[in-house]
Amino acid sequence: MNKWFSRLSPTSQQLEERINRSLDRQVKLAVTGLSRSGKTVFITSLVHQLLHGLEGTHLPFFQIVNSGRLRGTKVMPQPDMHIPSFRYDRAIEQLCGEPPTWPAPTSGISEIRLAVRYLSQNLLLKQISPINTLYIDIIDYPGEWLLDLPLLELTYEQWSDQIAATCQTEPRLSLSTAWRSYINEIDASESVNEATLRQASILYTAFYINVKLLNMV
Ligand SMILES: Nc1nc2c(ncn2[C@@H]2O[C@H](COP(=O)(O)OP(=O)(O)O)[C@@H](O)[C@H]2O)c(=O)[nH]1
Ligand SMILES: [Mg+2]
Repeated sequence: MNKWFSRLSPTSQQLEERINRSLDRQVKLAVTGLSRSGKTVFITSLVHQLLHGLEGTHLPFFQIVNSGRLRGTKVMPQPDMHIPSFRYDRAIEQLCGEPPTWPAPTSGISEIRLAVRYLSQNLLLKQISPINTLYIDIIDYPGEWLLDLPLLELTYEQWSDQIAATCQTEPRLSLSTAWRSYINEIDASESVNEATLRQASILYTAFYINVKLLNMV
């Protein structure tokens, strides 16, 4: 009977653990911007400041730090295992190297989870659980993917028509010459040839990069 009873009713330690878990907070922070806009450097710097929050006063606007309630921060296994990890270790090694270098460019999405342990300020919560954990999931999100979001509303045919229409006028007319003349030569009734498709894709990518470069100047 006692055995059953103990399985059904949590011990005070289990109860405390459950309360603690329910009091924990979680924040997801997506950092986005086009390639080379500084996402990796910014995230590395933010993670570094949070990990070393106890050593200095570099985060004056972070209440937990400036009120002296921070108890420590550490990197934890991330919750979304299908997303590659943000390599803070690699980036900081490069930034702090001799000589220092900028982190190697990255192109895909990545994520890092930090657990920030802090003293509760709320008088009631302080009695139940003096130390809480704030989980911060920081996601390095390529801005180029956001630019593609309007595609969700288009079929492939509609998107192709739009691209073809934009290539009727300059500067895209000239920039797309190589790509357009290549695909005009492809016989669509023939069976699919991977090499032909790859070449079309390479030419389209080159055209697209040139359009982007032109928009930057
Ligand atoms: N001066 C300066 N340059 C930066 C800073 N952050 C990024 N950069 C430059 O911008 C480049 C791209 O930064 P990165 O974080 O890799 O961009 P991402 O592609 O958005 O991840 C770096 O290699 C640096 O040359 C910064 O805080 N100061
Ligand atoms: Mg990057």
